[in-house]
Amino acid sequence: MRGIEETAVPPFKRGVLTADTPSVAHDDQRPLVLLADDDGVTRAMVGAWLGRSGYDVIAAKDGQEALELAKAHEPDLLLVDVTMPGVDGYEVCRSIQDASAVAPPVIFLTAHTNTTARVAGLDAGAVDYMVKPFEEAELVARVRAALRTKAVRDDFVEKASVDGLTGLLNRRELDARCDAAVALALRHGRTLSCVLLDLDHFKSINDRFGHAAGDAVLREAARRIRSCSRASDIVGRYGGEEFMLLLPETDATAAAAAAEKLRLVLSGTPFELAGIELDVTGSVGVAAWDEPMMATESLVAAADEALYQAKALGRNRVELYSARTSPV
Ligand code: GH3
Ligand code: MG
Ligand code: MG
Repeated sequence: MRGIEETAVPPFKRGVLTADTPSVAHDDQRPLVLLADDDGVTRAMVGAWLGRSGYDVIAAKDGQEALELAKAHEPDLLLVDVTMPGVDGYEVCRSIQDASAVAPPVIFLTAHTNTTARVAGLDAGAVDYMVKPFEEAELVARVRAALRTKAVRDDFVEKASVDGLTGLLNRRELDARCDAAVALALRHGRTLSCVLLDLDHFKSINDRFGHAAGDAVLREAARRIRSCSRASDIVGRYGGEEFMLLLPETDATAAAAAAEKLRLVLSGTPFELAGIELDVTGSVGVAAWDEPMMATESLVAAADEALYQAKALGRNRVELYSARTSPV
């Protein structure tokens, strides 16, 4: 176990760090616990308990360091001493909760035995409270319990933002990401483009081969779309057979090129459906966010207008929104 006083933040995403294995990179399979206590003996003891129970541990000697390490390493759980110099445990807990809607659980460690202190801890957002001196088995069991609850929560959070059929972001999440992307582009004066892709004559695939086949086509289309987009692109299922991509730091010309790649990734190779080869195409509308005051809705509406043009001009093509020819 080591704190920031002995090392700068390690180059790997999450560092680890038990007394026995001071230089081993954190294994993403193992939960990472951030332990904050100004008492070195408690840090060493609890760190050793957690280490031999299969957890990776990073330790902080005060609240400020705990917040820095939490930001850098995204721990799965925090064990936080209430009384620390400077930023105390309550403040650490509140900052962690404020920083994210899905913050990691916090368990307080404290010498305070009175009810008021326990209530204050739980009201600050902690999930649990351990009074010193604690025993290894109970502390580890409480960590396990908090992580079980977190796993269930994380699963729900993921399901709430992902489309069940394709695994892409769902409409609700796309709307939220779209607002955030526009706000970011506005704040930093960066470019941003929106691409809408709608599969052509998709209804006839359902009609000819059945709904299950239609579903398989949607899954394969989603896989191809994801495969030819960048990690930083925001890719989702906008509706039935319509997909949306938000391309940060991408201007109209680059977005049109990306859209053409998307068109080709669908039409270039036939889809295989239970031994049948099926030609699938999509029409694509592209709009670049180019006006400081352009609202999220206008960006999507402009891409939709361009998509409508692509359909009207014969399908299986890309159209770039132009304010001069197609006022939204
Ligand atoms: P266009 O080229 O004009 O876009 O024609 P289209 O047939 O693709 O468009 P239309 O809007 O007429 O039909 C879309 C169809 O997509 C109708 C709907 O039943 C189907 N659909 C929507 N969601 C799903 C789904 O989750 N699974 C399946 N199999 N079909 C879906
Ligand atoms: Mg369609
Ligand atoms: Mg459609």
